[in-house]
Amino acid sequence: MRAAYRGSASVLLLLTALAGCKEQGATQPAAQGGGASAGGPAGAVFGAALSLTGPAGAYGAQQRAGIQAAVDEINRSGSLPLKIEVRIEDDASTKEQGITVFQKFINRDKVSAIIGPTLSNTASAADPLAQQAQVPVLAISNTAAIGITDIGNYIWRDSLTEAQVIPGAFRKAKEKLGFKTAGVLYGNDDVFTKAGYDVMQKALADLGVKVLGTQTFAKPDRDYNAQLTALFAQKPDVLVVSALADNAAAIVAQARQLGWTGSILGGNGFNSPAFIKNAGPAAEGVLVGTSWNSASKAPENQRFLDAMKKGGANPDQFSAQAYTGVYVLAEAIRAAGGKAGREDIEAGLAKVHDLDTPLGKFSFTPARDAQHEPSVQQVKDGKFQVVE
Ligand code: 1QQ
Repeated sequence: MRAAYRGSASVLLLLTALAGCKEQGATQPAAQGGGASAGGPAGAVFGAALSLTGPAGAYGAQQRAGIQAAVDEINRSGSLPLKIEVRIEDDASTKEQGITVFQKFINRDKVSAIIGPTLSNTASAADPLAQQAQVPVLAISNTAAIGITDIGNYIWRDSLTEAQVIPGAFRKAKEKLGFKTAGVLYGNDDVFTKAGYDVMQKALADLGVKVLGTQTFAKPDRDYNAQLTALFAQKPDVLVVSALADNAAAIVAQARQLGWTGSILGGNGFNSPAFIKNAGPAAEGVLVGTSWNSASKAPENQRFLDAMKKGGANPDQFSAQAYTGVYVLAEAIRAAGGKAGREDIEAGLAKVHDLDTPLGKFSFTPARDAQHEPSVQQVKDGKFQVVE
């Protein structure tokens, strides 16, 4: 981080187990003793719309832990002239609840900016409300290339898109595994899984990989045997899957049950410890592009890893992006001269450049998308390991 944030590592000793806040859907002050609540010091109030329940629940819990760790560090460091408060609400992984939460943040809580929502699917419905109300949104996990930041100038993200991650990851996978043909399975009822499929299809074509078959599923599906059997009958070299973590785990487990011994390539939905936990040994060898290099020795990443451990949370890409998001907003406040109104944050975000974060040196592109180095990881011995 910049100098203003240095030296706060020692305060991690004081980190309390804020990750233990359990009341889903309730307003949860993310930092003890800080924030802009009545009687407290003047502060910046942000809303975070996270999927704490529903098909994306595994991501939301991790995001909450990352946000809380960053808020606590920043407030204790005294690096800003005000305290940050993040109010966390459950978007339930749906468009409808996402809209409800955004309305509450915009009209009732009058937040300075909104973090989230977890899914691109939800963002496609909720972000236009914030754009209309001129409330800055910082997405921390939306990876659909199209239909997020192009909603308007108040929408930003610190999450790399699938288009920024998948082509490089598949190239590395091809060099390592040497495949020539693929079978593809993707969710066709979700903005992210569909967008991921589009990127995968193009990346495979660009690499000269022939797609022998393509199958689809929907989020509520639990049995993928028909689709997998049809794909395997074509005898592809690799299986390529665009799915959220829940579906991904079941797909990979069922593929192995059907006797599939070939490699499996995933998209961003796989980047969760919940995928590995739920897929069990079937997850071994799965390869996926990611925006977070878990093995980075950079001090910002080491501090993030320590903070997560002390908070009793398992660090992953989603918590790293969430933690980074709070630091990006703090940097926007600093760049706006310590002010935290909606227009201050909007102007400050435009000035964030080369910020040292757990994701690497972070900047925004002119289109308000994230810009930093991606990585590739593979499941080995029940854990994601960075592929060099
Ligand atoms: C999106 C995603 C999901 C996999 C993560 C939350 O990338 O919806 O854009």
